[in-house]
Amino acid sequence: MKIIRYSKNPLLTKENVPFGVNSIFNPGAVKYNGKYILLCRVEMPIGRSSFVIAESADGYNFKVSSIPVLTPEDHKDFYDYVNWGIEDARITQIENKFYITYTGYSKYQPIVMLAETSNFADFKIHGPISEPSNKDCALFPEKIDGYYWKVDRPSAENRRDIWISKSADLVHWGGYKVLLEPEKGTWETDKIGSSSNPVRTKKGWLMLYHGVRSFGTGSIYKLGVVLLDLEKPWIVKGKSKEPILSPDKVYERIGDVNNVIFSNGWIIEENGDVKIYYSGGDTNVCLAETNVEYLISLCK
Ligand code: M1P
Repeated sequence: MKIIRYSKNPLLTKENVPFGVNSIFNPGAVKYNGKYILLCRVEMPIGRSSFVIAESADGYNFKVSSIPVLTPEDHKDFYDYVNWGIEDARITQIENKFYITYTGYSKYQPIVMLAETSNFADFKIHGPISEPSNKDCALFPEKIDGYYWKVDRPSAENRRDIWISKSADLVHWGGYKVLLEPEKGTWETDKIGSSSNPVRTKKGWLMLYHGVRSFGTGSIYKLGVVLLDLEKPWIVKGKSKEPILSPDKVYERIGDVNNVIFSNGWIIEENGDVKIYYSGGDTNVCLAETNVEYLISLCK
């Protein structure tokens, strides 16, 4: 098994959105009530993003809702931290609730936001769970050693590493540790960030991440995979040495931002099949398929 792009990619472009947008991309993904739900980022004509739901019975054919489901304006008390847009939702089911971590963008720079929902119609917004500059946050789906855990990507001068931290209540965080650093001189030399929420496997927590190499006129975003210890999730058991998905097709090479494969949502089926929802060029929604055993085998 390898990573196989869906033959009818892209699944969604702005033509599939029933209202005016510049682009639809970077969806969070989850199965809810037997349906596949993508919480997609839509960049509105003004250049600020909101979220819209796309729904599917089979994971391949999606219908986009007629209006956004979550906008910066919905954020009321937290509006100042998101008024330039909300971006890149990652969805994690913990017991019977869905928690959404996403980027709030404003003059204060990126910040990690937390919301929860039980039905993808009503959202309780908890507000920021980081200081700026921080993004690419994903939650673990269950408590480990009595705590909730998250990964995120703070920005320091010349450093873009993935950190891990823990919390008793999902809102207040501490116990910070560096989890993963870019491998210098490789496809991920300049920065990394989580791509999906971690998923429990027999061998460890499996998580996708993106790696970036910058050059004179731009950057190339590719996907990798990492395996973390089940009991001590700050321990990396292995990771892919090479990218598992790299920009190659025209719909990945050319877009609002060229040469980007970016993912923040995947679905693991009960039989171990994996649907990686991703975007090419920050401009569409695509699908690639693989399975858990293959991804684990890449984590050396
Ligand atoms: O353009 C590629 C991606 O760039 C940013 O990701 P990161 O800060 O993790 O490198 C984000 O703006 C993301 O939305 C975008 O897809």
